Amino acid sequence: MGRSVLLGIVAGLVALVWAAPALSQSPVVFVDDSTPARYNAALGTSLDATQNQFPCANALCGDPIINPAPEPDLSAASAALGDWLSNPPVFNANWSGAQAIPPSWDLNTETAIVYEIDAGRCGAQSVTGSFGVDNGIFVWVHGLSAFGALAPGGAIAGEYAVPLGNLPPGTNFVQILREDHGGLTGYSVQITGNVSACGSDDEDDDEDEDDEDDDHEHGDHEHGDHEHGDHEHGDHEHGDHEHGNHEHGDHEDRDR
Ligand SMILES: [Ca+2]
Ligand SMILES: [Ca+2]
Ligand SMILES: [Ca+2]
Repeated sequence: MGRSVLLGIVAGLVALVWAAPALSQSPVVFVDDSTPARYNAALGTSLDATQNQFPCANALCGDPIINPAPEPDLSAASAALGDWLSNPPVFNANWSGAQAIPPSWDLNTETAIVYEIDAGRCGAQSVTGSFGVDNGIFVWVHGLSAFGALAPGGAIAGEYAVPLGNLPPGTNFVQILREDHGGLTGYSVQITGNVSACGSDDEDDDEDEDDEDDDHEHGDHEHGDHEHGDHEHGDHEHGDHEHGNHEHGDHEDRDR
């Protein structure tokens, strides 16, 4: 009976250890309003009136709500932007180094941002972007369109909550284009996700298993007259095992 209880406890502990990696997932803020990023303010109004996603200046030809807004054609701004949507991005001379992103910018113009996110050794899960903008925003992950929307004035934090999926381990790029067509400009951002210690846990598990093997071996060596080397630790709790009957083969049956 005592052994059954002990095995039950051991099984419970093993279950807890196996469950631990999932429980250890923790939310991480990858980007907020103070996160340095590369910035490009050289687009001017080159995209204005090229398509519905870029209304002409000062709302003279409309102040629409478009949500979701399709991925725009940025060819009219290609000289200013360069190959910023490739993976990894290519940054021409219009791009800054990592710097604080201004929350407002020249009226009617578009501006572009590239955030670099380190998703760690195991990647990030359930990544979410929370954006507020005046007027519009377009979001790419590794150059793949993830979201777009525009609306009349007002940049409210959390205005748009955008699922961005999972990010692979290491460096990831999130590209953003901010749109304006008059009045005021404004912007706020938060990108969050879950990071788990999956890789390191796996390695730890392996090491633990090795350690346990070593322990068994050491234990056997301490009782050198055992002819059956596979006694488990539990034997030692039964006092009669310590007195000379190790050579009886039926111990193995009971051990297993
Ligand atoms: Ca514009
Ligand atoms: Ca808005
Ligand atoms: Ca505006």
